[in-house]
Formats: sequence, C-alpha cells, structure tokens
Amino acid sequence: MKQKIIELEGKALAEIESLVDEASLEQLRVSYLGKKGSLTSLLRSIAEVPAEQRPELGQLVNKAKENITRSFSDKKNLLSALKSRQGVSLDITLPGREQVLGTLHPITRITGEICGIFSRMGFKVVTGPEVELDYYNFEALNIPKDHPARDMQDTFYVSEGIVLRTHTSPMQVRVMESQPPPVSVIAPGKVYRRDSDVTHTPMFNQVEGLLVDRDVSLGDLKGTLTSFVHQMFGPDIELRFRPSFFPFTEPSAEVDIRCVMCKGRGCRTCSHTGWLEILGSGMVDPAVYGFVGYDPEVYSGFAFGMGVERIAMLLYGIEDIQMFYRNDIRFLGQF
Ligand code: 2NL
Repeated sequence: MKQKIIELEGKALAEIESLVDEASLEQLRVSYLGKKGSLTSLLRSIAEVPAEQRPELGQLVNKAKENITRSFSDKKNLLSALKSRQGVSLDITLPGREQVLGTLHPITRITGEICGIFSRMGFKVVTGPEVELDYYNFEALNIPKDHPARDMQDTFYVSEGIVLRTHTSPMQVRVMESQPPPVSVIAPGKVYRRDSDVTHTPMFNQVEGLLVDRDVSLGDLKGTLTSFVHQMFGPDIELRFRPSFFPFTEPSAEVDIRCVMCKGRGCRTCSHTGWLEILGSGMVDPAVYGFVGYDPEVYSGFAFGMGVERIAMLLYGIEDIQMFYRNDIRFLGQF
C-alpha cells in the first residue's frame, strides 16, 4: 500500500511535468483527482486496511494529494502565462527607447552665469523670502509712503504690512542688519510686480548686488560693473553710464550697452537710440544706512540691480518675455 502511494505520486508529478498544453493537463488532473481518479480511489481504499495502519497511510496519501494538487495548479499557471505571451515577439534588433535629458531653464542658466561672474569677484550669493515685510521691501530702502512704486498697481499686497517682494533688495537690507561692514553680496531670485505685456510678466527674476566698506567710490562701481558687462556680453561691447534716479541710491546711474541687434544703427529693440539699458545702479543713499545701523560717515558702498529675463532676451535675441513661461519644451530645449 505504502509503496503504491509513493509510486502513484511519483508518476503523477512526472506526467504533469511533461505536459505542454492546458487541455491534456485538465484530462490528467481528472484521471488522478476526479471522482473516479486513481488517487481518489486509493484514498477510498484506506478504509479497507487494518485500523492500526490507517493513520500512517492516511497521512501519506493526503500528503501525496496535496503535492499533486499544487503541482497541477502551478503547471496550469505556467501554461496560461506562456499562452498570454503568444504573438508577442521580441525584436532585439529594434533601437532602444531614447532617454531624453532635461536642460536648464534659460533663466536658470543666465542667473547662474551672472552669479558666477560676481562670485569670482568675491561677492557672496544670498537668498531669502519672496513674501516680505513692507519694512524691508520699501521702508528701509528709503521708499517713502507716498512714492509711486508703492502704488497698488505695482505691488501685490498679501496683507497689511506684507507684500510679494518687488525686488531682491530686501535681502540685502537683511544682510546689512545682521552684520557690520564689509559686505559684498548678490541676491538672485524671483520678484513680483503687477505688470503683464510682451516685456513684462507678473513674476520675473532679478539679481541685485551690494558692496559696502570704507572708501568705496563711484570708481569702484564703474570698474566692477564694466568688468561684469564685458564678461557677460563680450570684451568688445561698448557701454555707458547714464545719470538716473532711485530712492535708495545717490548718485544713481543706469548702464546701457550698444544695441546687440543693430550695433547702434538704430532699430525697434533699442527704440532707435542705438543703446540698450541693462542695469540700474548707484551709491547707497546714506538714509539706507540709518535703517541698518551703519555709520555713513565711516562707510560707503554701491548697489545695482538687473532683470534676468531682459538680459536673457538680449543675449538670445528673444522678443517675447512670455516665451520663458509658456513651458514649450521645443523653445526651452534650445539653450
Ligand atoms: C534696476 C535697478 C537697483 C539697487 C537696485 C539697492 C539695494 C540696497 C541699497 C541700495 Cl540694499 N540699492 N539696489 C540700487 C540701484 C538700482 O536696481 O533697474 N533693477 C532691475
């Protein structure tokens, strides 16, 4: 009896192993485990053996049934998995799928280039909050309460006394407040103004710079910014410093470069002046030092600010600022 069980189990497992189609597998299953199956009748015949042998034989035949049942179901799964793959052929000569690499956003690239130039001159890069106190954005920069730049038309107000920063200068005020001179920092980042047309977006990027120490002169401002412009636009670019006004600098100057489009002959981009304004600058107004506790009798400094989108548009010859923010990968992938 024992021998019979072992032989039947071995035979069943070998036959299951050798089968390759689902129909004959089912046939085989019935021939072992069906009502009239050979294992089923073996199980029944246990009733006829002497009672003292029954437990041992019963255990053995149950174990055999378990193994055979599991083997059938494993084989069934395997055959059905193979069947579902039929018709799917693998062509190993096909080229692989291309892994498309991302690129830096042009604004990120230019911001990095600007910061790189000033970093190599010794300026430290600092960043800070875009939601800013009115105090840091306006008050401490000597922008009086009735100044037009404060108008609701230009500034996004978050709540009483809190704005979206309109420039990155507040970061420089925070730096001056937290440490004595000398300071030389540049502050890159997003700024916000209520403005939107082909040359303005409500959010744009700025890089501002500040240097304060003993004996800093307008000559230092001119030398530093001339070096920057030459590194950014090439050593042959012509530039000029033109008197201007900002509430936080005195005197103030804007920097123009020879029009990169028409080389100075006059075109639409330069409004037929032959010049393009690329940054604003000036000697820090002594009133600003009053807010941060610097002694204007001992220290002087210069500051400057530029719009990154504007510089990128001039460098790459892009006419519509909105192109940077439409997320068209064909445009953004060119730089
Ligand atoms: C522009 C002009 C400018 C500054 C920014 C500044 C910052 C401090 C003190 C004094 Cl903390 N000035 N920044 C000065 C002059 C011009 O930006 O056209 N920006 C796009």
